Amino acid sequence: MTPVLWGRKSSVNVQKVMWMLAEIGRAYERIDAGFTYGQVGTSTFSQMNPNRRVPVWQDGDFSLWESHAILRHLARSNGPVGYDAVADQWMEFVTSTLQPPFISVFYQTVRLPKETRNKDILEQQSDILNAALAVIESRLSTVDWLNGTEFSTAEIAMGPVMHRIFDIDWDRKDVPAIQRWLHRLRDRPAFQNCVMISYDELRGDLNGFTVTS
Ligand SMILES: N[C@@H](CCC(=O)N[C@@H](CS)C(=O)NCC(=O)O)C(=O)O
Repeated sequence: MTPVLWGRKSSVNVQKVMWMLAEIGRAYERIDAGFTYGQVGTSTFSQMNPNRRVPVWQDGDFSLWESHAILRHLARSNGPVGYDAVADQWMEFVTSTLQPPFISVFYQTVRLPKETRNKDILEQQSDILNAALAVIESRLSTVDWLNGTEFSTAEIAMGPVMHRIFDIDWDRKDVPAIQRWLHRLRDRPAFQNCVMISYDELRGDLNGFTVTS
């Protein structure tokens, strides 16, 4: 049976899994879910993920949620993307330190309609996001890849988030080493196909604000 990836492709967390699957050449079917696509409220979905979030990876009777857990699972069973303790450390850093202020800045610049945005929150969260970028900048000033040796699951966890961090309009400090690293990711066809795609459906100014998370 063909495995199924549940989740809309405008989600950075779904994009991480789409990109991983493209890099390892694994065939799968994707079903739109979350945001205006629904599905996450059904009992079938909540049996797979009681947290009612995307992505969910369904392979026969086995299902798994949390994007980074899915990346680790796919890295263990398929070879071409590196995965080790240092990659793991940077994946945790994405979850704990990079992604939370990114989500706030993304809301204050893209997802909320202009009239409901809050300058103070944007400024405060931008400082926190710039501090997280400084940690990554220092790492990528000395190595080409986050785990120090090769393209790995750490790139896959961080790349889609970083693509948006550079795509949106906010007061980002200059981070040339990250920029060089991101250019290398943007040269990869799988990144272009899975990550460098439109997220216009999330723009509060174009579509109004739809509460998801
Ligand atoms: N830590 C989770 C976060 C999952 C998450 O919050 N997903 C968002 C999309 S990025 C979601 O499902 N939002 C609700 C929706 O789209 O309906 C992961 O990495 O998988």
